[in-house]
Amino acid sequence: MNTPTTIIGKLDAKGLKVAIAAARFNDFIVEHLISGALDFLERHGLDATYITLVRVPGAFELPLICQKLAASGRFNGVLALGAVIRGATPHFDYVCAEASKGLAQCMLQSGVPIGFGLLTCDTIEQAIERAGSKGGNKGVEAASAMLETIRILEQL
Ligand code: INI
Repeated sequence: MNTPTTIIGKLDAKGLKVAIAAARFNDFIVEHLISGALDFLERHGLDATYITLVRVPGAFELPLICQKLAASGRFNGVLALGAVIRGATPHFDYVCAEASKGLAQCMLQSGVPIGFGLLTCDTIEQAIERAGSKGGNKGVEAASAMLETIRILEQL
């Protein structure tokens, strides 16, 4: 029986350059996503010297900044980190929709892997759960997905 040619992305960050765009809005959550992502990248071989951290106002600004970072040609991957938490008005829906659409568009247009580390939560409790407690850390997951995608793309 033949076996398929299988391509996998190794979680090895050595030699890469990565940019992180992180929203300042809900910073008490986003700081945990940032520290989780930095810890993951460093534990997988990336020296902090090769990481550029850009602070942006909120999730709505993430696509523009990520687009600029991706188009610069200076980074193998870009990580978008933020937390949108539902309030009393439909504002949440607009911010989530535009941020997620914009980040997907940015990845497809630039060809640079974008890690989607944007929490979209109904409550603060849900956000806390996903920022390094019982729901894991979405900053780590997004960093891992970005790294895996970088290493897959290199082989295609
Ligand atoms: N930005 C966030 O990152 N998270 C939120 O929960 C949020 N809410 O709920 O309003 C939010 N709004 C700000 C938005 O991203 C822009 O920065 C702002 O509208 C200015 O353009």
